[in-house]
Amino acid sequence: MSIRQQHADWEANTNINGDSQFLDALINQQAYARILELTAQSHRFDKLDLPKDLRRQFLLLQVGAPAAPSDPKLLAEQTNLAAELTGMYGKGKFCPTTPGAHCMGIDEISGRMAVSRDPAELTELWAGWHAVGAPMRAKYARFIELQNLGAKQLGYGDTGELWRAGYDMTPAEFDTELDRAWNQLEPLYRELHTYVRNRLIAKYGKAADRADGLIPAQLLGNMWAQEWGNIYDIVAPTDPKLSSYKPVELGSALQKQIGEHDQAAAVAFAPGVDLSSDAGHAAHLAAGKDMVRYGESFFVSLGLAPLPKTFWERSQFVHPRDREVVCHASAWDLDNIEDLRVKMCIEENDDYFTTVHHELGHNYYQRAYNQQPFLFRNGANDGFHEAIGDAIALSITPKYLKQLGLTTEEPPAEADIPLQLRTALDKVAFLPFALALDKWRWQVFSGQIKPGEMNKAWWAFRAKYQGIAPPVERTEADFDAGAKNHVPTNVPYARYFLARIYQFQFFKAMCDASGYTGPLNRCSFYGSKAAGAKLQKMLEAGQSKPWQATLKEMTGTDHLDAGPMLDYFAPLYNWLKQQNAAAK
Ligand code: X8Z
Ligand code: ZN
Repeated sequence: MSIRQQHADWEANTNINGDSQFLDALINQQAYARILELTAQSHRFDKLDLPKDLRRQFLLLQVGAPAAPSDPKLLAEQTNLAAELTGMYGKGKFCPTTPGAHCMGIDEISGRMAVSRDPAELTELWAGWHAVGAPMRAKYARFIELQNLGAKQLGYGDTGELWRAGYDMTPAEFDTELDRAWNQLEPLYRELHTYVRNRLIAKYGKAADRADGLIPAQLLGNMWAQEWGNIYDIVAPTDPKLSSYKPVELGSALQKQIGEHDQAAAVAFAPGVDLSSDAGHAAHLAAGKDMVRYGESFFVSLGLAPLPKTFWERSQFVHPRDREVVCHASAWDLDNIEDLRVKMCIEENDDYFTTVHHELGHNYYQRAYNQQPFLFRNGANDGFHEAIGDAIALSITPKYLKQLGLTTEEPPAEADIPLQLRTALDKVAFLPFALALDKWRWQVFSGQIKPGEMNKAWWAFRAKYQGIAPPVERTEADFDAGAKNHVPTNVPYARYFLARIYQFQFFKAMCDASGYTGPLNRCSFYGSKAAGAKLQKMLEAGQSKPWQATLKEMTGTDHLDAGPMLDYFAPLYNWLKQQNAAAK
């Protein structure tokens, strides 16, 4: 992306208003028009025998072209719609009708869904938030239409095909690859689903027990039922031999440690403090920065350089008090060199601790490839970009948390099953969500799903892949996909499916490099310069070669491979099968 686009996008995301949206749409319109021109011109060289690097840069220019019509009026309409949909999501709120209740944004609602165990409240939160989608419906349908016009001009059947063309293989091959990986992992997911469903029925009774075997989506601790780790307490093993493991209460441990080490931040955790006061907000910000320091210190322990001073000055760490922002976490490199930033609304809890590592993975990647030619300044593919920080975060083991002083105990080897279960709730449960989202979107793009059946199809995919159902009746007046950030903001999602698998491949490679030989789920390569050197080498390559070559150098394998993930969870898989057989 060009530098001016990044600045305009940054402004529209961190200060949502009519003016920032107007300027963002305008700049994107100008940039797209220019890229489309250059892309069209580049085809003059298609038949020419070019040096390999140059040939690849032309290819990346062409598959990276925006799906946008070249007609200036239509292009303007599209970029305006894009800015508007992003703004609608960012400003989205649920205002409960209960007297005295205040309006809540998605981050506050998510915090409550993580801890509430009251099915009626969960349903209310779920339905309240999903209402943000409905007004997007018609706008989204038009947005799809316009993008498809652009994709066709570029020579693709539809925009989904263009999205799937960016993987150094044909779109059809890419489809097959995803299905192959899912086939490898689906048996594990099915056991997890059955086990969790049984435990939810034990906890909630009828509220969880649907005759069709689907799990009600509001009961899984997450608005989109995409990661289930927040309900670990409900599904934890009851066998006394296994209950020696209690997950670290990371939120309170972090608050305690930050409060003890940082006077400026301590105020944020004082009882009754008003975070909207000057002192409260300053402390909240200081605590947010401290959260990010944990992530940075992991990368530094591997031998990578600390983040630049400007990162700490220019990032948005917590929700500003005076304006609307898109809270959904993202990582930025505004000058494509060293102006790195994150945009987050950090709270001191488990989920954000992981997200901090995820985002910094993006920033470290961006900085590492900044010596490459412009068109190579990208992840080997987008799944790589999403997997770096997650591969690091897999090293957040109890042993690592003990090293940091965030827990005092390291659970014994018998606790492997509970540990793996806690991880699987986030990692394995996510796979069919990611797949369902883009399989749905690809069919919306291709026209297989008509505008009048978008919601019905959304739930058909969610039932088929995730095995979940909405808590209340849905109709075509609803647009539930719009309640998930990446749909209105138009970010492709297959990347996260890839990343969930690649991260175990990377993790294993870095564990091996660090000299670790024990069970994979207990490995932490914190402090390993050898693991860091390996990582840095992959990051520096950016998109300069086909990802298969980059992956091969890193892991010895040249394809998406569920093997390391399956190895990681093998003991859990057996245990789940036993539990489910016994429950029959
Ligand atoms: O969107 C994200 C990151 C930013 S790229 C916070 N993730 C996906 C999501 O939240 O849906 C990370 C995991 C999946
Ligand atoms: Zn990401």
